[in-house]
Amino acid sequence: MEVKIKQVDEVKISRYIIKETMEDWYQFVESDVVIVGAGPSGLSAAYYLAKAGLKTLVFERRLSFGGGIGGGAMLFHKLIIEKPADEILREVNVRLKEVEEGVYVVDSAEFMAKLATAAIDAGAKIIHGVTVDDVIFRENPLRVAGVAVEWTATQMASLHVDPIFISAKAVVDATGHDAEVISVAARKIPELGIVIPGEKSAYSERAEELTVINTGKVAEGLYAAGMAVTEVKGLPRMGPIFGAMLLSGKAVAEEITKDLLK
Ligand code: 48F
Repeated sequence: MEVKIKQVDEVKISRYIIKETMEDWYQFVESDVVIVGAGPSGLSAAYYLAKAGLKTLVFERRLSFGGGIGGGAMLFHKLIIEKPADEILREVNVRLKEVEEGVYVVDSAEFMAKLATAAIDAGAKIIHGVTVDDVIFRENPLRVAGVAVEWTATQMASLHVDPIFISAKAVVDATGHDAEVISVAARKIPELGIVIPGEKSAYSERAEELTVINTGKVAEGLYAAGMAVTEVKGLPRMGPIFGAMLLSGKAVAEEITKDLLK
């Protein structure tokens, strides 16, 4: 077999990568929305926010997409979605198997890959390997105005390195069960008056609706989506049924779009 591969030397490879990476950071250092976490709620929010035309940046600690989607249910690679969240997955071409009226089984790999693709295609920028460890705040009016970020690897190595800062008109905590961003804001900016009761044990039938209803703003500039909502509002968990995660991402996107474009 004859193979003709374009030859590129190491310096050019490095220069192209450095230049293009820095151009992204330079552009997104001032974003409309920063979403923390590329799990189901963060990706769903990113998809709808980017579609609405907002400059949307997602930071994900790990080098993968999907958060809790990937592990399925106890590593079984199937998850449950219920009406009306199936409409979101149909929009991004995920195949659904209806197992009873309004209840669907989805494949975890397909769910992760297609939701992430949809968010990126809509225009969201997703950067992996970055951990958000603090927020920026401003007074008059008191508000969250962005985030502080570190390489996840820097944190894992316990290196004493200062973060860099990204400004945003809205920050979404989509970090899952620990609500990491809202927790740090509650602890370090007590003037925000955020009290975190913590998540309750499982009650799937109730938890799904409650999570979506309680999605949204927790302080000026700071919003909760997905399981972060259950932590911050003291709601029950629901296990491997994911409709509320998708609907919560969509709900937070709609609220932010309204807040920012009014
Ligand atoms: O945990 P995760 O999937 O959050 P979610 O969108 O969905 C929850 C479900 O997966 C499941 C459930 C549904 O019934 O109970 O647990 O609420 O995704 C959170 C993502 O955020 C990343 C983390 O690696 C994961 O991919 N993450 C967490 N903290 C940070 C972070 C942080 N400080 N900085 C950057 N990424």
